[in-house]
Amino acid sequence: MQRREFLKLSALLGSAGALPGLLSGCSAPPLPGSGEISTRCTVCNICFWQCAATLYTENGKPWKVVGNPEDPHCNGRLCTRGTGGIASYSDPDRLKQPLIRVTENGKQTFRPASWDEALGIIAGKMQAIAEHHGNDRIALFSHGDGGKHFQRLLQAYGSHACAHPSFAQCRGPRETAFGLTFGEGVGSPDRTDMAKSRCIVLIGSHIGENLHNSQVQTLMQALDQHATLITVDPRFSVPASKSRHWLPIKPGTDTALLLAWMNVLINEQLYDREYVERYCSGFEELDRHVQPYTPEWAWLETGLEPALIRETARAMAQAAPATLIHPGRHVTWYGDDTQRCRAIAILNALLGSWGRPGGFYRQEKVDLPPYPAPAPPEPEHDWMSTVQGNYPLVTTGISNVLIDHSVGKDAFFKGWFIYATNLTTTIPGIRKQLEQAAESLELMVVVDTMPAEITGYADVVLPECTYLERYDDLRNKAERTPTLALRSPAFPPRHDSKPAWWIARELAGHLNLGKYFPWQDYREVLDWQLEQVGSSLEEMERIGVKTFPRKTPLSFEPDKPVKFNTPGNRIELYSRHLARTGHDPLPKYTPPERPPEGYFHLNYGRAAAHTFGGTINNPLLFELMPENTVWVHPAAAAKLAVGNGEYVRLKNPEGTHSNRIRVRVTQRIRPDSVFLVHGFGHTDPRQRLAHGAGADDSGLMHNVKIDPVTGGTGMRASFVTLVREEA
Ligand code: MGD
Ligand code: SF4
Repeated sequence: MQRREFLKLSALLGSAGALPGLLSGCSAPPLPGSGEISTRCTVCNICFWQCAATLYTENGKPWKVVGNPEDPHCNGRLCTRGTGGIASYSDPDRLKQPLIRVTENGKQTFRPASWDEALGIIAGKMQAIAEHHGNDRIALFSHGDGGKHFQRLLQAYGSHACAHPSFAQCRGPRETAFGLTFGEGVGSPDRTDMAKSRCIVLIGSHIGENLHNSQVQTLMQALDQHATLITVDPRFSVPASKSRHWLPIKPGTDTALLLAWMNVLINEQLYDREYVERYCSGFEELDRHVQPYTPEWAWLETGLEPALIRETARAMAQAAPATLIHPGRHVTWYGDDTQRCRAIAILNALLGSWGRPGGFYRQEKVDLPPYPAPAPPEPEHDWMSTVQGNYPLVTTGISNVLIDHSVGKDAFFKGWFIYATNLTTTIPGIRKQLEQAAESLELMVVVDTMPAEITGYADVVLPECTYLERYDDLRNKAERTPTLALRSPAFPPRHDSKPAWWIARELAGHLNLGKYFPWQDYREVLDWQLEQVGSSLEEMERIGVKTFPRKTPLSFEPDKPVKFNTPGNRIELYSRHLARTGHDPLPKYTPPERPPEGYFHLNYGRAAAHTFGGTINNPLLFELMPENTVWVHPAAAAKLAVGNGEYVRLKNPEGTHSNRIRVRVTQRIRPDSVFLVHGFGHTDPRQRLAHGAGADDSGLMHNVKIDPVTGGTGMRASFVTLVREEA
C-alpha cells in the first residue's frame, strides 16, 4: 500500500447523499430586510483584489454583502463573485473539524480529531523532521492572508522556504520583467491609470471576464471617454467585443508583434524621444535589435497584416503618454514569458507611459508598523541558493521548484504546509509528482475551508473558518490612494473551524515557540497597529475603510529627478541584470510549437462567476455557472463531427482524458485552438456540487514550458483533441 493514498471518501464528512440546497441554514424571511438587521465590515476574500464591503445579517443569518462606497478597490460595487461570496459561509460541504490520516483494517482513511490531538501530531512530526534532517526542511505553499501566520511559525521553527503559486503560476514573469526594466514591479492592485488612458492595449488579458473590480470599472470609464481599445487575443473575448481593433493573433506569437510595434515606433520616429533620453538607457542597442522585426516579418509569425500592425502602433503613439500597454496578470504561457513581459515594459517606456497620467501611477501604502513581537531568527542556511540557485533573479519561492525538491528519499524538503491553495489543479500536470512527493514527505498539513483535492494527500487537514468568521491582517496595499480596510467577523466560526492566526499560535505553543505569538486575540494586534496611525479597532469596525493622504505625487514631476531601482538608476531598455545572468538582455522571440495533426492549442481563461477552482462548489456561484464548455470553431467542429451542446472529452497527445465537457461551437475562437474556463473538473466527491462538473485544463497539460528567468510554468503550450462520448 502507498504510504499516503489519495483519500476522497465522501462518507468522512457525514451527510453524503442528497445534494445541498442553496444557502441551507439560511431561512429567508418573507420580506428580505424586515427582520432584525445588523452589519459588519469585511474585506472580500473571493479573490485577491480584496474589496471592502459591508455584510448584512438578518436575525443573525447572512442576508447580503455590498461594497463599501469609500473603498477605491470597489467604489461601492462588488462583482458577481464577491456578492455570491456570502454562500461560502453556509456551504454544507465545508471542512468541519480537524482530520488525521489513519489506517483502519489495512485501509487509509481520515478520522476526525480534536485540535489538540491534530496539532500535537503535527508538532511531533515537525520535531522529528528537525531532529533527523534539520529545521529548514519544511516548505510552505500559500495563497491568501492567513499564510503569513504559518510563514511566521515556520520561520520561528527554522524553515524559511515559502512559495505562492501567484508567482510561478501567475504574475512572476511580469513582476520580474517590470522590476528589471523600471526597478519596480506592477504590484497588486495593478498600478494602471486606465480611467485616464486614451489608448489601452490588452494583450492576452481579458478584463471583464477576469473581474478585478476597479480594473473593470476604470476600463469602462476609459471607454466612456472614447479611449481606443486594442485587444490581442486568439479568441474574441468580452473586451475584444468592445475594441476598436481585435487582433486574432496566432497563439504564442505575441513577442513577435511587440517587437514589430517597437520597430514601427522607432523607425517612424513615433516614440517619446524626450522621455527616452531623460529616463532610459540602452536605446541604441534596442534600435539595432528591433530592425529585423518589421511588420512584414511579424505577419508570417502572427498572421496579422502589416497594415494593421502599423495602424495600431500609430494609434498608440497618437495617444501617448496616456497609452497603456496592459502588463497582464496571469502571464505564465509559453516559457518565454519574462521576455514577452519585458517587451511590454519596453513598449510602455518608448511611449513614455511609466509614471505618467493615463499610463502607470506611482503606488503608496500606509506606513503601518508591525506589532512588536520578537522577530523569528534569521535563517542558518540560504535555502534559495540550495534549492533554486538556477534562478538568481528571483527573490521568492518558486512553487514548482520546491515541489521538484520534495520528491524522493534524498529530497531537500521533508514536510509541507499548504495554506489555501489547491496545488492539485494550480500547478499544471502535477498529479504524478504530487503522488511521489506524498510518498516521500514525512508530513503534509493542509489548511483549507473546503475539502479541496489537495486535502486528499494530507496527513492532517485543518479546517479554517471562512473570511466572514474571522479577523485578518489589515488590508494595506500599495496603490493610488493609501487606505486601510478591516475584515471583521460577522459570525462565530461554524463547526469546529478556526482562524489561521489561532491555528498558528496554538501550534507554536505545542512547539515551545509561543513567544513569537504574544497575543491572546488578534484584536490586540489590530488595535495596536491602528493606534500607531491615529485610528483604533473601534473606529475601523464602524467605518471599514480609512483613507490616508499621499506623501508623494502620483506621477513623475517634470522638474524633479526620478530614482529607479536599476543598476544604472535609469529605465533599462537593455537589461544589465539579464546580461550578467546569461539571459538575453533584449527581448527575444521564440516561435511556439504547433499542434500535431488533429490537435488544437489548449487555451484557457477565467469567467465572471468563478475564481479558479475555489468557488465552483459555492452554491450561489455554482448556480450561475455550473460547468464550463469547450469553445470550438465551426470548421473544426465540422471536421470532428461534433455538434453544439454535445458532451465530449478532451484528450492530450499522451492519452490523458478529461471529464466530459459540453461543446460550444463559436466563431469567436481561431480554428487552431480550443478554449475552456479554468477551475472546473473537480474530482473529489466531498465537494458535492463541483464534483464531476466540467473539465479541468491543468490535468491535460503535458508540455509545460519553464521560463528560464523565473522558473514559472508556461501553461499554454499543450495540445488537445476532442473525443466524442460514444467513441
Ligand atoms: P484555487 O484553485 O481557487 O486557487 O490557484 P489556487 O491558489 O490554488 O484554490 C484556492 C483554495 O483555497 C481552495 O481549495 C479553497 O477552498 C481555499 N480557500 C478559500 N478561502 C480560504 C480561506 O479563507 N482559508 C483557507 N485556509 N482556504 C481557503 C491560483 C493560481 O492558479 C493562480 S494565482 C493563477 S493566476 C494560476 N491560474 C491558472 C489558470 O488560469 N489556469 C491553470 N491551468 N492553472 C492556473 N494556476 C494558477
Ligand atoms: Fe471580491 Fe470581486 Fe472584489 Fe474579487 S473583485 S475581492 S471577488 S468583489
